[in-house]
Amino acid sequence: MRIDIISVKPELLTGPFDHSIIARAKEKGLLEIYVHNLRDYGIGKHKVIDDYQYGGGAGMVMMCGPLDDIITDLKCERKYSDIIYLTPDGIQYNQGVANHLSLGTNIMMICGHYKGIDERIREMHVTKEISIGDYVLSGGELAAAVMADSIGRLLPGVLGDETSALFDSHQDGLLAPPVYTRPEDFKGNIVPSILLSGNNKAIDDWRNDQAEKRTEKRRPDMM
Ligand code: 6GU
Repeated sequence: MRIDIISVKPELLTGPFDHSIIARAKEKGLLEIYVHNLRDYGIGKHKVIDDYQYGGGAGMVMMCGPLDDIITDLKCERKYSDIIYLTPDGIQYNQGVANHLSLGTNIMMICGHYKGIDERIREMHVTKEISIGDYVLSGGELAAAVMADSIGRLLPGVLGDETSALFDSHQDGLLAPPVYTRPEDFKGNIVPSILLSGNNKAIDDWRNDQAEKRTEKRRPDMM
């Protein structure tokens, strides 16, 4: 999979993809992530990319020209399964959307800033508008990092059996059960004895039961 991210603050995206699982996915050639600086497509000597909004009101709007130019350039080079605009007024991101997007080959993400992008770019180019939650970020970059990470780890071959995404919270519609490692007794707090029993069937049943209890308690909306 290839992910192209369009940003006015590309510095925000230099770190997140160079560590851990996503870095390994890139090394294995399973994932490519390119961050493009919209400023390179800015207008005039000052590389302007935003302007006042029609109708008045505080805050600038990202202009059509630079965005249309960079999106068109990228579209000329390959076909995109989705062109996503990251915005707090988009549909809510979740594991189901991540699963769906992970089946694509090329994805473009546009990070919003200021008051957002001119509505005509949304109408002309954008296929999905996504928010990562009901709160406001200063820009779409951190949301793009969240999405690229959650999509990247789902690509075939990225996770090994032992870390399989199938057992993650949300993947089977439940939160994950509690986990423990050594020591067996930590400051008087002991590991549930069933996990030491060696009875795999009983352990599976216990984990499933714990996952259901936890989900019921914390996320009744998921039940
Ligand atoms: Cl995708 N962008 C911004 N700016 N804020 C957000 C968001 C996205 N999702 C939740 N809050």
